[in-house]
This record gives sequence, structure tokens and C-alpha cells, in this order.
Amino acid sequence: MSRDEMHALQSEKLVKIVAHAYNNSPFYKKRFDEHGVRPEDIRSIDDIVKLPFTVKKDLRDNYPFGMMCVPMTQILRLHASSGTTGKPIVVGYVQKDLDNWSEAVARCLTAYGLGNDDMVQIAYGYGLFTGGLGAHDGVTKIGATVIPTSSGNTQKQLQLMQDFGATALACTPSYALYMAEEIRKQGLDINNFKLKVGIFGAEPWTNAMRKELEEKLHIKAFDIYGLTEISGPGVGGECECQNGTHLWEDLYYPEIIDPVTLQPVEPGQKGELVFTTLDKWGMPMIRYRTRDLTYLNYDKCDCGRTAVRMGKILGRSDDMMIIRGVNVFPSQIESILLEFPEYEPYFLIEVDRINNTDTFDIQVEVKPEFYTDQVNELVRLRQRLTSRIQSVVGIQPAIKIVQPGTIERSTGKAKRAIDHRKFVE
Ligand code: DLL
Repeated sequence: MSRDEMHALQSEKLVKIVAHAYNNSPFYKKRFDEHGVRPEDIRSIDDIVKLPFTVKKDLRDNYPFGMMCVPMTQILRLHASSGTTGKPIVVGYVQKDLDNWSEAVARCLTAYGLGNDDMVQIAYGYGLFTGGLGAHDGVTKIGATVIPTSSGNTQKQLQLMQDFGATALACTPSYALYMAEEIRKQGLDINNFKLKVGIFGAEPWTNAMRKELEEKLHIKAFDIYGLTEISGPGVGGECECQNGTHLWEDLYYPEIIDPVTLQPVEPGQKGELVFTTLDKWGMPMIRYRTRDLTYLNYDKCDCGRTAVRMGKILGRSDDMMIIRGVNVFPSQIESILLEFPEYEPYFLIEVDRINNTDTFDIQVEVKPEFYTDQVNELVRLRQRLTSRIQSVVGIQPAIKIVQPGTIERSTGKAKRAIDHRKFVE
């Protein structure tokens, strides 16, 4: 679709969804009224900037069903996300929402080169988390075979993957890494697996991590992006060019704003990603602030797709840690560890405040072949990592090298940072 056609389609859909939200949701009616905007003011997608934002707290405050825009009799599925504090947020889908969601996932899978002769092992958790069932419906839509293993039970996962000849694996990149490690530990031969594609998302990951997974699992590893509030996995996915994640912008309209001024940034600039669901009726989201930091690229992709591309998620405006005044993202630490052949990409950052000074501790694991009793060697290794982190991040961490296998492996989203500081206002 040309950009002009996309603009026309988005405009037509925005007008309808804004009217639906205003007329059927006391929450949106109140919010729009307070903001002094009425559905008639929205005539094209360019008018979107007139609309107020929606944030996670709105979903929490309206727990469980206060954000629904249809009677509950029309809601066919609920999902929920636990978040970091308090009550979960709940989302509801009507049939059309489920259809659009599976369409979005199907577009991703097709872009990865998958089709009806593939077998996809889904090791995202099934349940209230959107990963399992969301990926499931997309795989069914393209006519491929689903192996619904869900997450965990790794030994059995690997056995079935091998016996059934799964050609694609869908899970978090950290779980895929754990599986690769188990394959090696159990002495399995990766050549006996038929895997060719990895469908990885639900947490930030870097190109260095991609390389590692591709080498270890003999696959091409693709990004899949999404969030519960907007539907789940498949809001966007990479194509064969692996040069940005295409967002399905006829369904989920993206904007990038400055998280401080809340104004749109110049095209291509980094900022916070905001989505408006253009065709979601059970629980539409109008200008939802994702807290994800990234940038958009509207150039036509070499694959021929015109759908806008999003850069890697650089972190979140809310889980970004400010340590001794410096912004620190866990993904920076991951990238640095992957520069070193000696280290595993597992780590745990712990931040605290002692005597009014922030501490910045990182536990890291060395690979078994580099683990040694020679204290001097470990000290040298640690020193090299400390300097590297200091030069990239800007502050010096206290590195603790732990024995191989010490850091908890994850079958879902990896927990990479703990902030013990208590900020009292
Ligand atoms: O994680 C949905 C999902 C499931 C996406 C499976 C992909 C695969 P939530 O639990 O609501 O939903 O978490 C959403 O996870 O705002 C990002 O911060 C992060 N995230 C999701 N996908 C990616 C990705 C699911 N590909 C939050 N890269 C989002 C980086 C991601 N971060």
C-alpha cells in the first residue's frame, strides 16, 4: 500500500474508532471532555495529536472491566499482564479483535518466510500472558502446525522439538539462550534439529544476542514485538532484511513523542512509542503511552513492504535506571558482555543507595572454559569488563564474577535488574 493509501485508510479508521470510544466508554468520554475535544474534531489521522493520552494507570484504575467499550456479553477472551506493582491490567477482545490480532501475527510469520509446511513450537507461556495464545492463533491462520508446549519443562521441550522436527521456535530470547545452553549440556547435536526460524520477543534484545542465538541454534532469529494493552505479540515483526521491525500500522497507529514534553518528535528521532488501535472494538486504546523508547523509519524497506519500521527497543522510559545521575539500560550491559568471549550473556544488576551514594553491582558469569581458580586471571578479566562498562555507560560498576550456572535462568522474561533504593519524597 502506498503511503497515501495508508494515510486515507488510517484516517477513515481513526474517525470511526474515536466515535466508538467516545460514545461507548464513560472513561474516554470524560477524558475527551476534560481535554476539550469531541469526535467531530477528528477528521483525519493528522488530527490524532488533538487527542489525550492513555496510560497504564488508567487501566489499573479501571480494573477490571472499566475500559471495555462493548457489553461483556460480546467479549470472547480476556488477557492480563501483571506489571511491576499492584493490580494487573486486564484487556478484552471481541471476535473482530481476535481476527485482527491473528492477522497481525500471521503477517509477521509470513515475513519470516514461514508457511503451511512449517511446525512452530510455541514456548511462550499460555494463559493470561498474551504470548502463547496470541502466537498460537497466528500460526493457525497461516496453516502451519502448532506445537503448544508453553514455557518451562525444558528437557521435554527439547525432546519434542527434535522428535517432531519443529522448524520454528517462538519464545523469549532469554529462554532460547537457555535452551541452547541445555542442548550443549545434554550433549545433543543441533544438526539433529530441524529448526530454521526463531520468533523472539517480549523483552528487549540486541543484535549481538541475535548473532549468538543464530550461531548456537542454526537459525535465523527474528524480532516480534507487542504489548498486552494493544493486543499482544505481533503488533510488529521483522522481515528477511532484519533491518527494523515493521509495524502493522493499519491496525496499530504508532507515534513517537518526547516523554517529557509529550510533543511529537521530528521523524527518525528517538522517543517514547505511542499507539492508537485503529480497529479494536472491545477495548480500544487511544494514544496509549507504551513507555518503550525507540524511533521510526518511514523509508520503503528492501523487502518491498511500505509499513513503517521501528528500531530496536532501547529500553523503557520507566525501567531505565538512573544511577549516580546516569541513565543505565540493562540492554547496554548485555551488549557489552557479548563483546567478551569469556562471559555468558547472563547478568543481574543490583542498585542500592548507601550513605547517599548509589551502588551499582553487577553479577556476571564466565563460561565454564574460562572459569579458573587463578585469582589473578579473574581479577584481570573483571578489570577489563569494569573499564569497558565505565567507558560505555559512564559510571563504574562493582563486578562480581560468579560460578557458571549461578544466575537464575529464565523461561519467560528475564529479570535483569533489581533496584533496592527507596525514594522518599
Ligand atoms: O510481552 C507481548 C509479547 C509476547 C510480545 C510475545 C512478543 C512476544 P507484555 O507482557 O504486555 O506483552 O509486555 C510488553 O514487553 O512494552 C516492551 O517493553 C517489551 N517487549 C515486547 N516485545 C518486545 C521486543 C508482551 N520484541 C512489553 N523487543 C513491551 C523489546 C519488547 N521489547
